[in-house]
Amino acid sequence: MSRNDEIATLLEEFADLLDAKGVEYKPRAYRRAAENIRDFPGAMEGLAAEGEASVGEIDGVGDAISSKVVEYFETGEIEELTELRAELPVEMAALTAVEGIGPKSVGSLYEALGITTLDELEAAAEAGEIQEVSGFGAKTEQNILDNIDFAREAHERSLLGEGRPHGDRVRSYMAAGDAVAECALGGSIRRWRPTIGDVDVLVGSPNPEAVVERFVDWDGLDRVIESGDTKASAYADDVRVDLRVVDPSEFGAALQYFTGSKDHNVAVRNRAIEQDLKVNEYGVFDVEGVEDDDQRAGELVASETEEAVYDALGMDWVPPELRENRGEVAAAADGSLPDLLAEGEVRGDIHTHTNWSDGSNSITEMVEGAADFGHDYLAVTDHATGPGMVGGVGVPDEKLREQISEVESVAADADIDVFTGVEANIAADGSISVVDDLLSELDVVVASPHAALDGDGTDRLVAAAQHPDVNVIGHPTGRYLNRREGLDVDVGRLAEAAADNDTALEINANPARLDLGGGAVKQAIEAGATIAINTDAHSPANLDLLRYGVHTAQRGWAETGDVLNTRDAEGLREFFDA
Ligand code: DGT
Ligand code: CA
Ligand code: CA
Ligand code: ZN
Repeated sequence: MSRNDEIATLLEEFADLLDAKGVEYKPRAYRRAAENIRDFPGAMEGLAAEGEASVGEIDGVGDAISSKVVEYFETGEIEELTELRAELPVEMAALTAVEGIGPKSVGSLYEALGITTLDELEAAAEAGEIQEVSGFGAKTEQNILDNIDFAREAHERSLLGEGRPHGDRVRSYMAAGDAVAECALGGSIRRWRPTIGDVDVLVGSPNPEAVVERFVDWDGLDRVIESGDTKASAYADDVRVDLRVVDPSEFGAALQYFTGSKDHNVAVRNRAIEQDLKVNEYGVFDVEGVEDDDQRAGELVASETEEAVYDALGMDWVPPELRENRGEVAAAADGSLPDLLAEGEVRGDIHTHTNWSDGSNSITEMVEGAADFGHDYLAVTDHATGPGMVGGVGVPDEKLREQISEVESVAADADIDVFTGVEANIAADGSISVVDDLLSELDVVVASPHAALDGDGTDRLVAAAQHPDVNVIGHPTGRYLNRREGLDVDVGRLAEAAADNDTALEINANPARLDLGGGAVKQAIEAGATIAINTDAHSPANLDLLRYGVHTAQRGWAETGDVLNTRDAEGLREFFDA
């Protein structure tokens, strides 16, 4: 976190606590100031050193706030904030992670029931105490009970999309260290799980102290939590980073162990036992007739590389994305692992937005961006009007007709193929929000749910998949990771309907969604569906989110032939026209 972010975060905390106390207007001023400070391109620390008048030149920062900023940089503390925290000792971030609970509710619940933590909130809801508090009812209480587990987990886990850039940076930084023989990411981030508890970094080195020292000195870290002889933990932004150092001779075994998942490792270990072998973080050992239960007891069979570890167990090397105990252990043992889709095989994006709806760029800029990215084609699929499109975001039908000719004229001069399209809304009853004759004019119709994202969505999505003009079901469940679970979907039934009607099911590669997720993708492919991997880009820069979609497809065991947009433009047209 930069020091600007640091002070902005404190001002936001101040605003939350004022809100919780029922103070009016002021919280808004603090939030606005926090936002402007966060966006301020210079260093707040320098400004604070010049005095309150200089800090006050930032938009929205008045006397009261600038004096707190100066106080913080001078003393390391904002006294009023410390007092507020003592008055309201609540775990604000954890409690407000529950959908429908804001800082004001936190304040009321503290006042009435003394609630400070999620556990206390849950106990009070279970005891029926919440509905007795003024301003809360039985419905809110039930809502708390329904959402608390989700909030608990969401509060503790980071999005893969937040963690991955830190992971990539820490790996290249560590790999450049003199003492570092090998460096890899492990754990859930190596498996590309949509959310991660932490970024696991594994280093093989004969000199662990030097490696730990290099790690804790890294300027990409904000705070070191602990460091020992062979381990350290730290935070980069709000993402936890765990370092472990092992001897290079045991690197492969350690990497296999610390990549997980736990369920995969249990299945691997059971397979080893059947062969009188033992596998752990130090290696694969032949333990026939060995009584000693020391971890390294027995005859060492493999440990230096992961390939050797799997090979010693009679298995093919298992790509990390597959290590979720979904049948990969048996498949690796009988040589039937899938021939996974690779990064670089996706040839274009068929769900993108421009400034005709809520995108930031023109059609031309998006097409040029796609060409620069290396795509062979791009489909322009701006939002139609309909449920979930608030604030005039959606393009009305008559305007869409205009856009078709605009896209066609850009296409005429473009270096890549450009498809006309729309992202239509799927209403709660499964109907599509654009008139049929317009739908049939477009090259590609993506249909997605944007509103009423509760309960079972299978019938609704099946109806959309059966619509003769719909080509892709976009972000099928409508989930937002850590924020909203989205629709429940019987993926097998949806996938069969999709396959019967030549409709593809999307993996939305936006790291806030990753929808469908890996498990659902595997089911969908098994039921015969075709998958489309799209970024839902709202700017050219978003096009490179594609890799999150590709690794999600790999988590779903996707092979090249399962993915629609590995086909060339002609192949795509055939699918759309089928
Ligand atoms: P996360 O961080 O919650 O997203 O999930 P992971 O899978 O990265 O888990 P983490 O960071 O606690 O540990 C990394 C890997 O180490 C994990 O995937 C498997 C392995 N591991 C850790 N603790 C255990 C354990 O108690 N038993 C087994 N079998 N494996 C473990
Ligand atoms: Ca982890
Ligand atoms: Ca860990
Ligand atoms: Zn979209």
